[in-house]
Amino acid sequence: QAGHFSWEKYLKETGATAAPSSCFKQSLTPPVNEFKVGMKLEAQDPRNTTSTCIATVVGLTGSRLRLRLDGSDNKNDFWRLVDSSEIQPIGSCEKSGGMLQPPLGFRLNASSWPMFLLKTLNGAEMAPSRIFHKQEPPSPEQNSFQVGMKLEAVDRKNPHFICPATVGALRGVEVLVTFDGWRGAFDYYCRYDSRDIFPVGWCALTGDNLQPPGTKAVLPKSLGPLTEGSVENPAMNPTPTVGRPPGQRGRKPGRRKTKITGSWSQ
Ligand code: MLZ
Repeated sequence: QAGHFSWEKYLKETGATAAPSSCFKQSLTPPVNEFKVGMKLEAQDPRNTTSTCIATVVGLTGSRLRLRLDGSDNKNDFWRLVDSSEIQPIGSCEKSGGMLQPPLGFRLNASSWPMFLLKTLNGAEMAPSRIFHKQEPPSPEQNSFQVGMKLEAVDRKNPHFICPATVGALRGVEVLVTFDGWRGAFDYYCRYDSRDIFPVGWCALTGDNLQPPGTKAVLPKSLGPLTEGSVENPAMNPTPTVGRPPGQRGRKPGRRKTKITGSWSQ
């Protein structure tokens, strides 16, 4: 149920503090989103970052755009803030002496790229330069996050979601983003100046739909053995070496307690 989560109540209940906005590479007032679905622009291919491609806005949420690379499929959409340095008006690449590239996984023969490009741009609605933001906000000088601080973060496995999160650890310029109420399957390390993390209250300002925390309890580390067999990170659960002879290790077929799906969804 969206819209029922209150940071104010939640911070009181958890006795936690919000990471100050000075920790983030985000503007204090979220950038205005004047894009429209259907507009085309240039974007870096997220799977091949040296390529500049043509992308179409296929969705909008808050200060973010849902983008699809022209010539790609609909399984590789990605989200960018409107003030991201990874998007620019059509024509920018050529102006700087570059060449537009087909996306990784271009669905046609590479030799048909020039004609494809011509056709995809013909009569296209190009996002006007005035709705792009001149530059990204500056990076904070240093990683000033502290363990336990709350924030809002993109769930990278479900990147349309922004969720309540807690700083779980620090590692030099990196921050461990842990998702509240989920047992670790969605956690990730990112740089302190990542564009995927936002101060508490960000979604309320942009109109994004902040997901409520999950409902899965996180077992304290001291109960170590009890967490064995948990499914959130199978890589960390060694196959038991006792109980059944080698060659028959692992779970007995047909008696799975937890459905294991292709993705990490829970
Ligand atoms: N697999 C879940 C989404 C989980 C989102 C978790 N975000 C931290 C579902 O499909 O509901």
